[in-house]
Formats: sequence, structure tokens, C-alpha cells
Amino acid sequence: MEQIFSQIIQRDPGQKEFHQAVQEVMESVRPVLERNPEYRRQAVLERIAEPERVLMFRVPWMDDQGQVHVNRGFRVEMNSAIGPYKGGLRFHPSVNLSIIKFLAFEQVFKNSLTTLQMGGGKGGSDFNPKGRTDAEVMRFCQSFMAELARHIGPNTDVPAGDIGVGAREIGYLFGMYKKLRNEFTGVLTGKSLDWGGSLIRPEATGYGVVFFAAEMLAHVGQTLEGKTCLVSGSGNVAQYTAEKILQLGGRVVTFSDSSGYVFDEDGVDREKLEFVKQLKNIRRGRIHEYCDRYPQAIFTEADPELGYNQLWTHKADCAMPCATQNEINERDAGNLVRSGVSLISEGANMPSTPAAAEVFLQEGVLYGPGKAANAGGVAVSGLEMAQNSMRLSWPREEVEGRLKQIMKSIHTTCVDAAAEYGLDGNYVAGANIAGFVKVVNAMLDQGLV
Ligand code: NDP
Ligand code: 2IT
Repeated sequence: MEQIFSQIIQRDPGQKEFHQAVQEVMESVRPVLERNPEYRRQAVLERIAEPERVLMFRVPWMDDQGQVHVNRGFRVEMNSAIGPYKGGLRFHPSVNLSIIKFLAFEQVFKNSLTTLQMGGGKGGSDFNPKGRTDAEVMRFCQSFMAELARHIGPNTDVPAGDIGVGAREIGYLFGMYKKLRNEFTGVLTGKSLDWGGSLIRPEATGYGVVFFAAEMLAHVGQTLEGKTCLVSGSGNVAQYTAEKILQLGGRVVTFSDSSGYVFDEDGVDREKLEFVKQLKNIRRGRIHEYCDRYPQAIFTEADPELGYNQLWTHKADCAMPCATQNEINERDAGNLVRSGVSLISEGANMPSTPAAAEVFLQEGVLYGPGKAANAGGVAVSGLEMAQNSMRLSWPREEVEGRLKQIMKSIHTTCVDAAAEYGLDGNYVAGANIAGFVKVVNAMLDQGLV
């Protein structure tokens, strides 16, 4: 196994996020390979860690002043053993091939856990939508889709949103796809309700994060009622994580963005949450503006020199990281445990470094890794695809009911898979093993392709 991993590193040196994601899965599935010598003969690890296809392309676009810019576009089609490639698009200046490959790799196992028929993929661009006008974002999306349209389709590859890609971007991307292909199909998910979107898709990731947390708590005879939660991020996932925490009787005391975080000791109530939604989604403002409106809250500027994030030092019972990868390091993990946090449910993809995850496992924290805890978003994307195929829309209650059921099933699957290998309570091992076995068996059924 060490040899396979070092080959993966040698083949793509410098792809540190991708290596991090692969290493975690490889460590988890070691006992599975020991039990199944056929998996070794079939080189399943080498196959699953190599994307089926990697697309990289130039995205030229013009700003409102007539200046031309060039960004890089990506789509990594990682694995189609159990369904069409499925996964979001991320627009953020930090995007590079390593980040898109790690996200696509995680997506394969996450989608496998959802019980639905979806393979794994991810895409995006190093385009920074911050401070850009709607017209500039539209031209960028059109240029991005001018290339991507050749490679995707409702039965081939179905992108959706992620960081920097929400309803506005999905609209512009869909419009261009429709024009180029002259067909109205469910080629993207996260569409607006009026033209093929699913109820609950905007809420799904955050709601799912909290359903997963509630399942982990129920497993040890507890509920979220009265529990104080630290939430990071203030985008789509953070907002609906907070909303469901409030609905289930918990308290939310933090939000953040890349500039810093707000701490509201009185708790974020429904009105304050509505303010955050307006601030981030409509006015596209910064989270420190929360303190202009609610002066009792405290804003702390992000300080990368500090070596830890002060957000994770507040006294709480639960933490839901919903911003980005590696936002919790080993020191943060130690701080969380010392602040009384005994449950982590990851809204972001890979928000905890390997050393932080190790702290949670060692300390017996209920630790729900992203590929299990945040699978509700892509699960409802799968339900959006199902509704599009039938040309029907299900009511809110039906979609939310199915989402809740799927999160429950993911929880049970993780618990059972971990127990099968004597790793009771280890959701990381459970999620990786269960996600892996299903995809690998499908790959083997379909031969060497
Ligand atoms: P949004 O773009 O809506 O929000 C992202 C939030 O995270 C913003 O508050 C943003 O702050 C913050 N953020 C992003 N990058 C950084 C960074 N490098 N450092 C600090 N803060 C950062 O994205 P989503 O809410 O959709 O995504 C959040 C996380 O959830 C991501 O990890 C994504 O992969 C994951 N996820 C999303 C799903 C979905 O359905 N949308 C599904 C499953 C997982 P700022 O405004 O300053 O950039
Ligand atoms: O990371 C993720 O699961 C997403 N960004 C959602 C993907 C999707 O296809 O809905």
C-alpha cells in the first residue's frame, strides 16, 4: 500500500490536497484489502485513485471596462462505476487541479453512500466572483460553458454548485448549455424552482449536516435540544446548517467568512439568520456587517499568523465547519475538545487536517466526516435528477422526508461498516469502507474499462 501511495505522489507531485484525501481513504480500507486478495490482483486502489478523465481549458472573458481576462477551467470525471459523473463546480481563486481532484475523489465515496446512482466528478475555475458585476459573472459563465457543454449531459456528467457557484451562476451556465445544445434537460442541478429545480436543494446540504449530527447524537441517547454550536462559513451550507440547528432547538453562536468571524453570545435567532441570508446572498456583503446591525456581537479578524482560528476556542457542545478544506488544524482540534465540543459534523469537504481528525478520533468525539455528513446536498441533487427525468416536482415535505431518510441510512451504513471491521464508533472508517466497497464491486462487475 505504501508503494501504491508513493507512486501516486510521484506521478503528481505537489497535489497535496489530493494526496491528503487519497491517504485517508487508503488507510481506512487497508483491512478491506487484507480480507479480499482479489482486490489487490485487480489493482482497485490504483484504478480508483486515477481519474477516468481530466479536462482543463482556457476561459477567456471580458470585464465591464473591456479588459480581457483569462482563467483556467477544470472538470475531473473521476469515476462512473455507479452512475453518471456528479458533483459541483467551485469558482474561487485558490482552485487548482489538486483541489478539484481531491473534491472529485471525495465525491465518488460520498455519492456512493447516498444510495442513489451517481458517479463522482468535480469542476470549477480559479475565477474570483467577488466584486464582479452580474454581467461579468454572466460572461464568465457563458465562456466556461462554451467549452464544458461538449463534455457533459444529463446521462453523462451533471454539475452543480459549490463555493462561489449558487443559483445565479447555475442559471447563466444552464442558459448557455441550452443555447449551444438546443435541448432543455436536467444537465445541472441546483436550478431555480421555476425551471426544473427541486424544492429543498438550496437547504439540503446544511439540513443534512444537522440530520447527520442528530443521528450521531440519537445513537448515544442525546438530542440537539439546548446544545450550543459553532458554525464556520456564512454561505449556502452554513446558513441552512444554522437554520436546521435552530429548528431542532439548538443554539448557533458563530458565523465566518475569509475575513474573520462573528461571535454572538445571545445566539443567532431566526431574524438574525434572515439578515445573514440577505447580507450574503443578495447584497453579497461581508460577515463583519453583522456587528453593525447587532452590536452586542463581536467580530474578530482572521489572523493567519496566529496558527489557530479563534472561532474554535469558544465554549460549545458541537461544531459544524462549513467554509473550506483544512480550516481545522491540530491546534484547533485540541481547542475544540478543551472547549467542551463532543460532536463535529462536517459541512465543508475535508475541513479537518489529518492530524485534527486524529485528535477527534483519539478523544472519542462523535466525528462525522464530510463525505457522510454533507452528502445531503448531492443526494437532493440526485432527487432533482429523478424529478427532471419524470418531468414532475415533488412537494417540500416529500423531498425533505427523503433527505432525512437518506441521512439516516448513511449513518446506519457507516456504523455497520465500521462495526464489521471492529472499528465501532469510527465514522471515518465506516464512510470510507462502505463508500469504497460499493464502487469497487461495481467496477469489478463492469470489467477492465
Ligand atoms: P459558498 O460560496 O456559499 O460559501 C462559502 C463560505 O466559506 C463563505 O462564507 C466563504 O467566505 C467561506 N470560504 C470559502 N473559502 C474560504 C477560504 N479559503 N478561507 C476562509 N473562508 C472561506 O459555498 P458553500 O456554502 O456551498 O460551500 C461551503 C463548503 O461546503 C465547501 O467546502 C463546499 O465544498 C462544501 N459543500 C457544499 C455543498 C453544496 O451543496 N453547496 C455540498 C457539500 C459540501 P468568503 O465569502 O470570504 O469567501
Ligand atoms: O460537494 C458537494 O457534494 C457539492 N458541492 C454538491 C454536488 C452536487 O452535485 O449537488
